[in-house]
Amino acid sequence: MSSARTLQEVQFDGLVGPTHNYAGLSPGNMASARSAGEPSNPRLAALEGLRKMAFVRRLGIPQAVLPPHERPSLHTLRALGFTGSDEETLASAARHEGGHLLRLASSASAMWAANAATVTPSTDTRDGRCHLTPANLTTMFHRSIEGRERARILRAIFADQARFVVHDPLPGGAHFSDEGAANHTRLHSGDGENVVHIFAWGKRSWGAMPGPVRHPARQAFEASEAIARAHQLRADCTLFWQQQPEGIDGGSFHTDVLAVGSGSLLLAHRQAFTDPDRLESTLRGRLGEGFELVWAANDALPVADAVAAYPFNSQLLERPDGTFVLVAPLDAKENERARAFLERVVGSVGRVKELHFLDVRQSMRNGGGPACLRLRVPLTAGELGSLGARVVLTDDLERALEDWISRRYPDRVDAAHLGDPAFVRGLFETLDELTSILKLGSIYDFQRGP
Ligand code: SUG
Repeated sequence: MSSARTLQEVQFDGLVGPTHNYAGLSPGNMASARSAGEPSNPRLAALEGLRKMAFVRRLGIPQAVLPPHERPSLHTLRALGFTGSDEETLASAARHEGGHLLRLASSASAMWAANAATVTPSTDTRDGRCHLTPANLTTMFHRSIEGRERARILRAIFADQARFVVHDPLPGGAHFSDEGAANHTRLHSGDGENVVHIFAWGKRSWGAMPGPVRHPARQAFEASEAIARAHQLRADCTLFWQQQPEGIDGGSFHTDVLAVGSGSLLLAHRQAFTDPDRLESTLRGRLGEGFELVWAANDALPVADAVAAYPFNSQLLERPDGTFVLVAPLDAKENERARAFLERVVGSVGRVKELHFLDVRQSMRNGGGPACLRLRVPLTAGELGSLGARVVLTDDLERALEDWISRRYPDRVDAAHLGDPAFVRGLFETLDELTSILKLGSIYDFQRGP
């Protein structure tokens, strides 16, 4: 296997879409339930996200963007039997059951790019290409409609088929339910020679396993296995591990709520994975001396605090000089136990040199911290140079996006807006302008016609 040093990890953040709202659509995600019905501010949410991207880029780390999806999804509403012109389709969906289906079809949930796909870098695959599988997100209906559009968007960006394979989302509905990179962590030994892909899963579709009792497990073991197979990963690079059911019941609906890893460093809560001591010895055995693991125990950092303040949903970023930076949500600064954990990491792991807290509260209120907002894509310089759109952030692109958001985004969205045809026409014009800024071509249904 070639050295991991030939790769640079590019952060692909999801741009928050103009329908960002709090609809309480995700059972088991505490923040989503708590915020249901609160007013949202899409403009502020998108600017918070863009400021985070700009901050990361200024650390010397390559940063790119993924566009929002077309919402409300008229394609989904029509597939559910609403008919007629766009106006009629929206109006009848708005009238149906208090607008619930319209809210499901309008969520800006594509912003959480950690759920966009699972990515395997070209250094780790048998065919030497970088593989991406868009997540099917079948556990939550409002997210299950993302996969089809995501495949189209990823194919526009990772267009060079000699370098990239963008698979279809997995078939099979709940049997192969897949939530993308939020349950996947790639680690490597200090010298980069040994690589471990941890695929964490919460349920098995075939074969009984003790699972969570209060909240749904979202990632199926069978889905993780299928992705490793399709990505042509060698068996000695993979490690399938169960999420701790108590952690899921405590609000860790994705692994990245209680764990984050990068390079040869893993930070995790003791309730992130089953049998944490055996996980540690397995990783030490495979990654050797340089591997470091920092656990948080429940008495120092109860799961309830970790879920409320998201210290593990930080971005653990490697700078060009090999040192690490933690980019944490502001909420973790304000929670004494969460902050103490992050400060312990900086104090005890020599290569973690900086800790920054950023405000991404609009996203946090729906259960998405800094790490949820980004997909990590390790690329070689050649692969980075081959991307098929203008998605890598530069000063110019940053300015163009800030101007576009400030001019175009509403500062408030509620249920009445979503059924208003004039408002929706404005949203589509907003997205149409974005595809020109990002040179993406016609990725949206409304641009492609029937
Ligand atoms: O899938 N929230 C998302 C949050 C995803 C966070 N991502 C990671 N942990 N990687 C979810 O539960 C809430 C939408 C609403 O309730 O309006 C929502 O979809």
